[in-house]
Amino acid sequence: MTKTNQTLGEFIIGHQESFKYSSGELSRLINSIRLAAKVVNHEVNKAGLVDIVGEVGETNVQGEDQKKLDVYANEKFIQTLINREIVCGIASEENDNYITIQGHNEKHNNKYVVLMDPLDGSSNIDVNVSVGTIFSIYRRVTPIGQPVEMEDFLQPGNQQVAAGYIIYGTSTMLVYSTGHGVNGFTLNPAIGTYYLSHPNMKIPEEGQIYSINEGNYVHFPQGVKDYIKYCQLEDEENGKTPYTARYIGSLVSDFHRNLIKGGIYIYPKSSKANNGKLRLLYECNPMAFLAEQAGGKASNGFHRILDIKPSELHERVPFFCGSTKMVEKAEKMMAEAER
Ligand code: P6P
Repeated sequence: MTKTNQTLGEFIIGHQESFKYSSGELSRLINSIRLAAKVVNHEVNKAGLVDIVGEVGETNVQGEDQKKLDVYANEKFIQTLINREIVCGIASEENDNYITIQGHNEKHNNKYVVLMDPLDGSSNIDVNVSVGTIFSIYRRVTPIGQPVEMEDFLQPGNQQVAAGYIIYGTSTMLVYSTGHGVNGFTLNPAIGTYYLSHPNMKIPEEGQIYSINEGNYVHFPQGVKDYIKYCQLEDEENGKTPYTARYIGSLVSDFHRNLIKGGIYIYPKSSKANNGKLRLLYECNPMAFLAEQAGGKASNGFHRILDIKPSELHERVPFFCGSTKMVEKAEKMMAEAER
């Protein structure tokens, strides 16, 4: 993967054709996400130094303690998106209901809706482990007026026009796709510019890394247990060596490593959580979009994630995502266990 010194701005200008029919609005939307990410990155990077870490004393719709950075990131992304007058609605993990945005023209005819997890993996903030922002972008379906939940927000993932994440790790990266492949941009914090460091990212078809919280093993369905055993199998005759277990507890970080090295991330259903933990609209759909754009696969163990018709804003689905052959092997074992 050749690194380049092309900036994100130059890349977007050079790829206007991939934003066709958007008259530049989608590129402006990506740019607003880029700007908000720089602001959030600045706070995440000094989280240990100022009184912004720790719990704000409220809980979000998931019933999880909201860490101050969660709230801060949510406010920054929402504020930036509203200011740019490009979206007509926003849904966030941190908000029970979606937000509608009244444009200056009062017609609410801004073209896009954004769904996001403003700071995923936030339980890692206090222990200095990388976290991320995940976003998913759709063109609105209703022609004008305030966006409507069913038509505009509860669209299947195969209708996304763009999706991506920002990973606040050893370096800060923006990784996104508009349906024409996946590209990664690394922030130079000294000058606040993103550079195209990972052009045309492709996930290896096969990998040696599996990412799952094995602490829940006893609660997993039999097919998942069978697949974990397969990952650990030593079978010299068939050239199978045990895979490597890597699980950070931060979806964006586990996904990003597996995207580069090959691997599978699994958050299955269990006897403790009948639909798993991850949310379809602003975690699984955007990551599935990226996985497929990079040549990988994403399913709920049986069906393609992007074809699932959402029924509610914060619904959860089981999630198997990564190298195509690994996801297909897991699906096969899930099906065999169901027989
Ligand atoms: P568990 C973070 O809360 C998250 O949504 C993902 O980023 C992460 O992969 C998963 O949950 C971790 O969940 O139950 O293994 O701690």
